[in-house]
Amino acid sequence: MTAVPELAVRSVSTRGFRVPMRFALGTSAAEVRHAPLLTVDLATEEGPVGRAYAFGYTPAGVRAVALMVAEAAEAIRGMAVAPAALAPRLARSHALIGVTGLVRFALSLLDMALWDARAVAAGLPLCSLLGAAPRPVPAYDSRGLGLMPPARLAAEAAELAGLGLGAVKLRLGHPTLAADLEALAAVAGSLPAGVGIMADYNQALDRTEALRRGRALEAAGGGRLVWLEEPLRHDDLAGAAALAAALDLPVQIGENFNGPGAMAEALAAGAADLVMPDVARIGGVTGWLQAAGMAAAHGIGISSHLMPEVSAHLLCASPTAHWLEYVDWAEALLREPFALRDGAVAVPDRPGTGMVWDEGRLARLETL
Ligand code: SMN
Ligand code: MG
Repeated sequence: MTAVPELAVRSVSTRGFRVPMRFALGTSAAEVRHAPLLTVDLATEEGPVGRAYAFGYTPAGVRAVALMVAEAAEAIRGMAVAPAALAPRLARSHALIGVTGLVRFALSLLDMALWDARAVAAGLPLCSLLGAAPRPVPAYDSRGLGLMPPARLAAEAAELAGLGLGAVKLRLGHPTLAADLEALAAVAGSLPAGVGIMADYNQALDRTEALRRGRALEAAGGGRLVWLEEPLRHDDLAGAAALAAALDLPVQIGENFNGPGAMAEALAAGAADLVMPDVARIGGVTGWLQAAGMAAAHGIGISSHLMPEVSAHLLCASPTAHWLEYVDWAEALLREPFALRDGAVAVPDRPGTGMVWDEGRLARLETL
């Protein structure tokens, strides 16, 4: 067995970047043209550095999370790099402000960096430290296909198909069901047969409309639809449960799970056929492992949300791993962007997540 050297937290630094996106992300909630990314570097007394990053949604999100990371890092300075032990301590010491929203993001990022430091120190890929082995993780393309007119969707779908992934995500929530169906037809028509489509509403619908549109998509999808994502407000668990019971098309939720407890509540309510936690909201690697255990115990597929470079390792170690959400936004930060092969992200056989910042490229990015 490979020993993991004892490490102590020395210091933590963060940087914010505004990364141009090749494809705009037009969701029913907001349009994003630049990815606000926050990087974390956790230095240890012994030398190994743990790295993490997250999509911060908005520039202020990145700045606020950076402040929270710095404050939380002070609280663990000098302590052992033992993320599973530190997670409950950090949660407890943030109980007054509440471990939710941006606080949850900050603690998740710290957790990811702590795990990375351990894996780097052990000389093991993160997934190997978690008891798995690096393998290709089937991925779908989530870089584009926002709320756009059908002709633009068809053109963009054809462009995405060039990457050769087995599925793509289509954002829905147009003003009418007819427009949603046109969008689906445009994308389905310009993708090679066999490429699946994930339909993401980003919480746009009420219960009545979700059932109406869900049934119509099911009928029109012709087997191409992989799942129906966040049709309802993310915390309407009763609504999601009723919808999941009524539809054959699997209902997918999870990017808004605030920690493993929220996922436990969703599963207890029967609110999801599939889950897709976000590593920065579920509680980092520590939270993900709990989520993966729950998904496995319920026998349901677990997929990731964003941060594919970290999530690929986590899916390797998840018994019911389903799909990796692929976006290329962090390529602007990395010395060796992760390779895509045969529709899958190749988990690199390098220590930690395998993410090393390319300082030359970072210096040319706009900072936040
Ligand atoms: C999404 C929305 C906004 C930013 C990033 C991602 C989306 C998804 O819900 O699932 O990819
Ligand atoms: Mg989504």
